Amino acid sequence: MGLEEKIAALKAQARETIDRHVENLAELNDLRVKYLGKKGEITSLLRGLKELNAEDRSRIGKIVNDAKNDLSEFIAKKNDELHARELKERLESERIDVTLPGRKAWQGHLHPLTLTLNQIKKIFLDMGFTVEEGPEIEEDYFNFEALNLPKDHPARDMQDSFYITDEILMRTQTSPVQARTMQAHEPNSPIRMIAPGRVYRRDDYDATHSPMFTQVEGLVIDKGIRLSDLKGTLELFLHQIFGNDVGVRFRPSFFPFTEPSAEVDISCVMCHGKGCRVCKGTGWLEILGSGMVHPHVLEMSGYDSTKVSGYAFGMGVERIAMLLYGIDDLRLFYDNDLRFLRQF
Ligand code: 2NL
Repeated sequence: MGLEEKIAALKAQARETIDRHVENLAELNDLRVKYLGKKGEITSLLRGLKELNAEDRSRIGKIVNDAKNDLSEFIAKKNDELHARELKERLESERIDVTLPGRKAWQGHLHPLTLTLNQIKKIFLDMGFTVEEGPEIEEDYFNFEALNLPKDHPARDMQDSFYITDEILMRTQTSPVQARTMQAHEPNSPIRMIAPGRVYRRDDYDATHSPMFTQVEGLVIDKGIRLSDLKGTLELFLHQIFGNDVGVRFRPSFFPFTEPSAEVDISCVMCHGKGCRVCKGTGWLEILGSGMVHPHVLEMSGYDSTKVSGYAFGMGVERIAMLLYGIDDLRLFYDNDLRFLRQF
């Protein structure tokens, strides 16, 4: 077989193989390499040209070149075809059903303690109270002294504290905000405020204790404020937050910053007063501490106790949230377990 026939046969065989047997782009590429690659069959024919005499070289050279161009074109066309086919197949197999319901983006929400605090704030704001804030790192003077708790007072032991220096500590109550507010006011000018926020006490961490918790304290000062104002306001607050059918009772108690002082109970929200595990069989739950502001506390912050009087109260927000939502472990508020938080 002469060289020209060999070239023609090679070209025909290549076309036929490509036409009949190539299924995908990878196989096509293998064949391209086989014929047109560096060590391909057509390429080696072109290399062999230098063995020929000048006349043959020019004639055969043209034939090989034509074969090469023809095959390149053929492969390019096949390449386009396969591309189009593979694209079509992918579009078929990866078809998306746009009528399927979408996946909802998960949206966060307020923490149960914030929800409870917001409810408490709303009730007092509606009664004309202001909401005041102050520092969590506090001076011993505002946290204790201004509240009738001098340095060696035994009641300080009930609030074992985190001291930073001898004079600076993490506040153990939000009352320092009230003392600061009184001192920022013109002496004897009326005050009707609540002070919500975090407070810190050295304590164990278990189902009912935490070294950090949230408190709301309230303070009302004006001419002629009486115990009946305290009773009426706190009763109204408790009825709004726990419902109008909840029972409220006041029990005498002691706080160094109020005189007289009263503990406020509500009838047990779990058993409605019958007696259960939550109320330890008593039918009542302790919910607030309160009292008439001690004259000495008024005087220390520049108020004249013969001209004005006031009442104050304090409550733990965790305890209220636990009763509102039926939660039996305080730690759930701080663990940040989404299985818990997503329920609110
Ligand atoms: C409780 C009891 C209470 C106060 C807080 C207060 C503040 C000033 C003056 C007088 Cl500036 N009193 N606060 C009064 C009575 C009770 O809290 O059980 N808290 C969780």
